[in-house]
Amino acid sequence: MIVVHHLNNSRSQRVLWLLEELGLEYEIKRYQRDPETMLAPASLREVHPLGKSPVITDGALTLAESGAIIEYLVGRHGDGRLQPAADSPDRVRYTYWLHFAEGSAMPMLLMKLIFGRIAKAKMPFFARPIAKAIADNVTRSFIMPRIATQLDYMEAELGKSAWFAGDEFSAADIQMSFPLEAAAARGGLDAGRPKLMAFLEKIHARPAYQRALERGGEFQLAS
Ligand SMILES: N[C@@H](CCC(=O)N[C@@H](CS)C(=O)NCC(=O)O)C(=O)O
Repeated sequence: MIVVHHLNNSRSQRVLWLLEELGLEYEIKRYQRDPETMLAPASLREVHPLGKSPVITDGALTLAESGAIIEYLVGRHGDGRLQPAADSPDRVRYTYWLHFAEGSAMPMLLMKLIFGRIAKAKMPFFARPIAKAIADNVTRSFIMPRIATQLDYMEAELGKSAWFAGDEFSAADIQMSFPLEAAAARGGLDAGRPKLMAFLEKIHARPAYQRALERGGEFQLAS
């Protein structure tokens, strides 16, 4: 039996969604973020040394890292579904977006989150204006322009085909959902990029996405 170690409001929601798309049976083991630090509980480190979500177990296998989990589930349990054929040109696009989501998009969105929290962190009162000025400057001059460039690129790519890896929905779209949800929450993604907004609307309407939300519970990304 596949077990998903699921942290509230996290990337493991993608794994639940993938399992629902594939119609596989699975169990959820739940973990709650610390409401103040937003970190995962220490108990997740008992499953995997890094203590991050998602982690799955499948028999003797314990696997972390969303991209690896998605590749494993699609490869082992997908029966050829949700990925372009190995010899098709779309397969390379599929691999690209599967990696882009965590390798390029999420680091910028995580920086946006962290720099946005610097000014709210505990510190001597006199340091706060300086910390805020530095954080605001990095956000304005470094982070937001890079997020905007990436969003423009993704918007243009979605002008070429209905989904990220071609005209068929694939697991790359599931992997790309998280950075796009995060960009809508805190990265300036709005109606100015209609293709990306339409992508979010389309995925939200999928019955498997909705079933995964029902099973996973709370899913609201930090702004
Ligand atoms: N690149 C990893 C990132 C894993 C990750 O950072 N997960 C977050 C949840 S979205 C987490 O566990 N945060 C809690 C913590 O760092 O304690 C993946 O895609 O699986």
